[in-house]
Amino acid sequence: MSTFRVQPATTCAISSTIKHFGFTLRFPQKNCAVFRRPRNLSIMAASTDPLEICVKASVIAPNKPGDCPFCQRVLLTMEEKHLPYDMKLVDLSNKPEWFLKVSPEGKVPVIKLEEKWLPDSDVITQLLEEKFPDPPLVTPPEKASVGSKIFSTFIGFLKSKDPGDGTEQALLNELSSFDNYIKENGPFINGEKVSAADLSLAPKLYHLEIALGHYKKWSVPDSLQYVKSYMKNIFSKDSFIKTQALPEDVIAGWRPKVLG
Ligand SMILES: N[C@@H](CCC(=O)N[C@@H](CS)C(=O)NCC(=O)O)C(=O)O
Repeated sequence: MSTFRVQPATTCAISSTIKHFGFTLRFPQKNCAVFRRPRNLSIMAASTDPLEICVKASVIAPNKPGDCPFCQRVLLTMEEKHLPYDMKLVDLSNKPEWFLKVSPEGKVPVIKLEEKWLPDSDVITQLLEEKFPDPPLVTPPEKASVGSKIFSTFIGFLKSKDPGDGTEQALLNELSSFDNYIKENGPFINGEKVSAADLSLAPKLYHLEIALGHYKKWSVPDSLQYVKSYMKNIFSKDSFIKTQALPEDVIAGWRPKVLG
């Protein structure tokens, strides 16, 4: 297991630290490209202590998160909320005792919030939103399930050995309706700003692109231009680049399912 103390990508790496009212505020130095005033003192105070999070470790490179889209979703949420975190990389093929104590089901992500270790990216991202509401990442309920069938149809197609079994068409149908949706409502699911639904979907689309490219020599058709630009747009965000798995990890991670 390795542990990394991480400052969010949007905060300048070189920062000066001011101790104030018993907690620590970090301000970027003057020559920093991005200068931010603390948005809300109580939120800054609450976020001073890095959040402890266990994520899957890379099997390729030391010190890198591995190919878990649910872990990346939580990392992205913390990055977009500018929360510092301590990332504990867990070797899922050889789970250590301490990890099984904090995650009895042996699953990642798990996060420590108010002295309790909590599993499941749905639960974690919701709690992060409640505890750290600024900036808000809430997706309105009527939009929260946009694109939600893409991941399962991608897996169906990836695992399929019969080209005529309809799994490719099922994926294309989901991608087409997402394309139409983004055309009408984009560039993100909730319009101009990224929200929780994008942070859940984007890591899954990243897996789709890499795994289908590698195992099926398949890519999203050019006709689905809004899906393609959505992917390009979100994959180029600093928060995404900082938290993404290596393509080699994604390929290795899906291998057992493909060979299945
Ligand atoms: N519903 C969970 C799914 C988490 C999950 O399935 N994580 C996988 C890694 S991507 C895991 O920990 N698997 C246990 C293992 O591989 O032993 C969530 O959203 O957090």
